Amino acid sequence: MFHSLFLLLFWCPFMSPTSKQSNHPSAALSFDDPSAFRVKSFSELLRALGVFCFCSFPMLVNNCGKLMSISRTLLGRRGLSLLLRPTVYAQFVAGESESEIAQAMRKMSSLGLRAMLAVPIEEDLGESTGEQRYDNNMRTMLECVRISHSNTWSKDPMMQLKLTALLSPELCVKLTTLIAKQPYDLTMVVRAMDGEAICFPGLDEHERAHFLCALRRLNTIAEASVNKVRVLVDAEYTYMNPALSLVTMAMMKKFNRDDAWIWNTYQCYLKESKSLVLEALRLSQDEGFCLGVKLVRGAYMDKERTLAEKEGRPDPVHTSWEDTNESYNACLNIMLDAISQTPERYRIIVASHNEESIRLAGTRIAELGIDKDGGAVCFGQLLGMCDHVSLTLAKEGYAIYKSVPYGSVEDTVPYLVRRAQENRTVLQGIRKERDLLKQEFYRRLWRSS
Ligand SMILES: Cc1cc2nc3c(=O)[nH]c(=O)nc-3n(C[C@H](O)[C@H](O)[C@H](O)COP(=O)(O)OP(=O)(O)OC[C@H]3O[C@@H](n4cnc5c(N)ncnc54)[C@H](O)[C@@H]3O)c2cc1C
Ligand SMILES: *[C@@H]1O[C@H](CO)[C@@H](O)[C@H](O)[C@H]1NC(C)=O
Ligand SMILES: CC(=O)N[C@H]1CO[C@H](CO)[C@@H](O)[C@@H]1O
Repeated sequence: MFHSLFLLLFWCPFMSPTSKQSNHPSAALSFDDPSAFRVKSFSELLRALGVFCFCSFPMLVNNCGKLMSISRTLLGRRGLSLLLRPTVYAQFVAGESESEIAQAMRKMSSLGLRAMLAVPIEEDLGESTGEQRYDNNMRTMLECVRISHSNTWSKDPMMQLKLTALLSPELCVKLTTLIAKQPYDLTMVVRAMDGEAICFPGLDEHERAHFLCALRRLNTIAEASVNKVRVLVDAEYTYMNPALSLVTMAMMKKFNRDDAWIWNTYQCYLKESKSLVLEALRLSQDEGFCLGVKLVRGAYMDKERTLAEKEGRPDPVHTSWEDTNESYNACLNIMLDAISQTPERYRIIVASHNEESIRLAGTRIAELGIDKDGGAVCFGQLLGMCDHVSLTLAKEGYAIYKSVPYGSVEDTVPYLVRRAQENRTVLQGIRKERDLLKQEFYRRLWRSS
């Protein structure tokens, strides 16, 4: 057993360390310290190495979705679950029961990291389920609010929310086309959240009823979380994001009078990301609400591109990684400037694993004199990814959240597929993490022999 694990580790492609020797001053953030992994148990080290090793075979990763469905056919649901549970699932997902989640949160807290719970229930077109299912999802989200602030040690808790768990993707697409022609008034959406029977132009009777139900569900979640847990709404596909933003902005208008309890997400791989961020800033000033921004590069690149090509539209995603990088850093600077001027009105979470962007944020925070742990700026990474970056940030005194997804194996498969497919540079980051893991692994072998 051990023998084969060793073989696997040494057989890994890309053996050469990718981490360049750091040439930045010691005051700046350096992420090259394998001691970040001292806190991991031996089996955790092995599991992380195994999973990252798997992720460094492009052939496996690119066909990951297919492999999953083949395995499901061959092994059945239970078999697939048995295969994934101790490996990929254990690496990227906290678990299913409340005690598993609490254990993961406690462990994180002991390392100086904060947990941001995420329920990865989501729907895409053609997967729509009835009102009943959406109501069940709402109860799951309310549970998530409760768990997020149930522990006295969870400081300034946050959670993620996928709107397509509460609002049908078909309606999101319809709304997206409608508001492109004739934008809806935010006040009207807020009134609908308050229970008024608003008649939205362009929607038929059935769509209107569903929209009103969805808005009331969102209102319930927001009311349960305000003053307790910050709710970060996820960005999804471009063919529904405008609808998601409309609803999120209405929630902000209603609940963010004095502080940012509801946040929106901006995906910088989109060509329009910078103008979306500027527009959000303008809207928050005009409407007088506080703006919370989750800044990400974006997780749906392959599908966005395939779809645009199929429909003969221009690609909404930047042509190269370098352009996405420029866009990310530009949006980051815009937000940090706004924060340095009025720190009580704006908040940002730098949700990235990219060391360069994180270092840039650290430098700008210092230059602009923004309080490291004042609440206006924090960082975010995914559970199981780039722990060396997260632990370094925590050690340097920044507020750092790990996004902690939980749920059944079945519910988390799409999320797991996206994690494995995380492109190029993330994999380089992972390669570095893997090299650091290896160093720690060897250190322990030496010590024990
Ligand atoms: C706390 C948290 C919350 C998140 N929430 C969301 C969310 O709501 N919605 C969402 O979509 N994602 C979300 N993500 C996922 C996030 O988008 C991915 O983790 C992210 O894309 C990886 O980028 P990076 O900055 O960590 O890494 P990097 O390694 O710097 O960049 C990789 C990213 O660059 C982009 N990219 C890669 N190649 C190209 C190319 N050829 N051309 C153009 N762009 C390219 C892609 O976006 C790719 O994911 C979240 C992540 C975190 C940590
Ligand atoms: C990323 O963007 C920043 C500034 O926007 C730039 O300085 C840096 O060189 C870019 N990194 C890469 C690898 O292109
Ligand atoms: C795992 C991986 O690297 N997947 C894809 C990342 O993006 C490049 C092109 O941008 C593809 O060639 C890879 O297959």
